[in-house]
Amino acid sequence: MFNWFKKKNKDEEQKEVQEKKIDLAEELGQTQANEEAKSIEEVKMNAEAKSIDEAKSNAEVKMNDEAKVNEEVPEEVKEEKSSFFKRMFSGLEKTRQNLNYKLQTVFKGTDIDDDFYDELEEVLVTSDIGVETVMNIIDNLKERLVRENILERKDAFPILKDEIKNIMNDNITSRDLKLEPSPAILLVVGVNGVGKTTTIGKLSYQFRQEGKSVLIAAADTFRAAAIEQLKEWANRANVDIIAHEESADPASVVFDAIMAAKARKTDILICDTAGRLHNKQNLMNELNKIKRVIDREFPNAVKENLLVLDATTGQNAIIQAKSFKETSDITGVCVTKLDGTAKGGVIIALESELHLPVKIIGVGEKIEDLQAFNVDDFVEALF
Ligand SMILES: Nc1nc2c(ncn2[C@@H]2O[C@H](COP(=O)(O)OP(=O)(O)OP(=O)(O)O)[C@@H](O)[C@H]2O)c(=O)[nH]1
Ligand SMILES: [Mg+2]
Repeated sequence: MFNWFKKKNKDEEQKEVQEKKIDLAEELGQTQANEEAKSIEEVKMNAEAKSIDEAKSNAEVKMNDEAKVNEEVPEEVKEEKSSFFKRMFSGLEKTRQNLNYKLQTVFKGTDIDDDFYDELEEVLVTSDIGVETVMNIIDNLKERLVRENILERKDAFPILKDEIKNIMNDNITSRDLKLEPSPAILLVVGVNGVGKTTTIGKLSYQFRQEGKSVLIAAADTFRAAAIEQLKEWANRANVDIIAHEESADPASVVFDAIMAAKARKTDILICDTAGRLHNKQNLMNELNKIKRVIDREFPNAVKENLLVLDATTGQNAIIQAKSFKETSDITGVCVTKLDGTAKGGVIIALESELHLPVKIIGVGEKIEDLQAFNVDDFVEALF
């Protein structure tokens, strides 16, 4: 958030400087100053046009592909799909900028030699993709380039993208949230501050848009503020919430929420949980108790255990994922805050090393800033 804020300030600063320059040129009536201002403006406009064109052409390529498969799709659905890609594209801006700048240097050369692989390895490792995953990507890339007799770096670029997609898809069968048929229960876990409550607000809103009935359980009873924050999100998303007092037993909140969901025939029950307890063991014990209540009281419900991870924490997110994977049955991951970080590459490691399907991503703080994760779009938006 801080980076985004800084960028916004910087943008505003640049705009101000720009305006001042133009004012000055006008005031002095100096041709030179006028021309300078004009050329600065032109460069800026060209750069803007270029990046808009790039975004557009990426979105267009994608839309063309989709059009082939889906010629019957109504206009409004097509528009929504394209705006989906644009949001993912802009959400990954920092990661893309960081990667592309370095990759351009690597792919500028010609020969595919040991230096090429070393340089590429370094770029990928510093983009939070994870050493093990990078090694696998490079090995697969080498094999493909030899097999397909590719001799120039520029021709290796599409193969690199393809191999990244392959390595992610290798161990993942589905990235759809498992919430059908109803009733379904979605347990949201993760350490403190990663974005669990925010994601629950965004998800509730999306499910409501899809016409589903939603109920939220405030099973993070560790702080009173957490309950209040969740109530606010429930309000915004226009869904009901079951909450007890601060320090109440989280498992009993979930119990009450299940009873309410059954009575109301709710489609999806979403449970918020605490991220911060006195120690990790306490947290895991509490989560296991909640899970036992769910299994006992809601055996027929479809179950999704969603782990939320903060992309800005980079490799730390991998450590958290390992730890949750060992102690609880994680069925999907939501990676948040992709908009504020250059560490989006961490998603590649999550899928390839830990075989955890990334199902949704957070690309901002607003209620609509949540997207279903799609590998093809992700890799295209990243490179
Ligand atoms: N930029 C950005 N900020 C996000 C995103 N998701 C969540 N946040 C912010 O991250 C902060 C923490 O979010 P919460 O939803 O309170 O996190 P939590 O996991 O519920 O935290 P605890 O309840 O303390 O365990 C808030 O300021 C959110 O606005 C995202 O996708 N992008
Ligand atoms: Mg919370």
